[in-house]
Amino acid sequence: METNGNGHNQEGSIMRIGSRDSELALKQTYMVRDSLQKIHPDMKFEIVTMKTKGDKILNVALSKIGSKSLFTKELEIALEEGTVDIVVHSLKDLPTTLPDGMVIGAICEREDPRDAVIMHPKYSGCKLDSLPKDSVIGTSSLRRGAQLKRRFPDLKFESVRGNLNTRLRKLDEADDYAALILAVAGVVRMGWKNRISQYLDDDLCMYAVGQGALAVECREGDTNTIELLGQLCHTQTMIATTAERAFMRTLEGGCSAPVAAHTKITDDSIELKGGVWSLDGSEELLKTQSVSLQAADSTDGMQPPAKMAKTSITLCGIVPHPKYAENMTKAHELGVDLATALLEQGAERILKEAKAANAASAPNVPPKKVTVLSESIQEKEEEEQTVQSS
Ligand code: DPM
Repeated sequence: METNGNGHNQEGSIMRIGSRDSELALKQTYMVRDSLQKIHPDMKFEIVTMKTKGDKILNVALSKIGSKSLFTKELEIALEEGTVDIVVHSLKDLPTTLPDGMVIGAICEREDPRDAVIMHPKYSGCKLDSLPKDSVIGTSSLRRGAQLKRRFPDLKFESVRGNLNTRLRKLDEADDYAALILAVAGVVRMGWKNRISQYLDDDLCMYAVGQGALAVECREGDTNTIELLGQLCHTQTMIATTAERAFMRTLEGGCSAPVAAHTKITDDSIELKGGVWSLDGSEELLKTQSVSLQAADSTDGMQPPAKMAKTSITLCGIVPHPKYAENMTKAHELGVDLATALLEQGAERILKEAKAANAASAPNVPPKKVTVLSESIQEKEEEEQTVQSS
């Protein structure tokens, strides 16, 4: 993998940041750019926007399109080709296995990771349990659908696609949906916090792995950039999301699987609750495990992040931060252990059936032709698709 060798952390150098062009993606990219600009006042940051497959296919439920890197692939190609140096993503949109040569150099402090209910204006004072019977809730997430069908059998769930602006318009300007379920993080970043009628705690709806956190992806060998990104990393978010991603990866769940997490982290311990559901929510497997963490590592004698990055492996794509690499490794083991325990209790069958039921539930979309810009990324994706459909 080639780097452009600009020496980004030198005065006056330019770093190019790739982003999807939706309003939410841009807002998230501005947040990361502003943090970087604060740390490096002498550097210049340029934003390069592009559309991804997930942005272009708007009429089909996400879970039906059948690719794990829907919102990320075009950006990763730009990264590989050196058109951009870093890419900002919602962590939950990043597959737990990244394309060869790509790593997550930083995960920033997590926003509230929960899901929220956005009511149609005519139900503004309501909660899910006070909506009329047969009210239609808009969500394309199998994870949300499965959990909420279980808890609210009198409600109906229908797919809704499009970026957040489109969805809110579909809610407000028609009578098709009584409410939408969206991540608090996205709603807050869009400036719509006042539209949240209900926050869903883990007893009602556990969140997606990585939800609420922003990740910065870069080239594996770009040690200057990795070092620079080290300062953006948020300790507890890095540790918590490492556990969640390890859980997801061990289950082999993609964004089309009803898998969810709930993590509690303090300075000295992490507790991970994981869940797997059948599509209709009739089956539920839940398990919680915890592990103690080490007191904040001493920085004495530590290698700088760039050196560390060269020698160490990543954890589900995340470059371990040298100051708390050990705690990230413990968190990773926790995620693997929890998933293994659920697999022993039958999670594999539930997920297999959920995937099969999802694939059979609506007409299949003919695969869209994608221009092959990068052999390695394309091959990797095909591999993933084969794994998914097997
Ligand atoms: C993924 C899912 C959704 C997004 C599936 C899930 C929601 C799809 C839908 C993996 N990515 O959560 O079970 O509702 O139809 C997405 C959102 C954000 C990042 C929007 C949202 C914002 C929150 C964040 C779409 N990706 O979930 O409301 O940064 O974590």
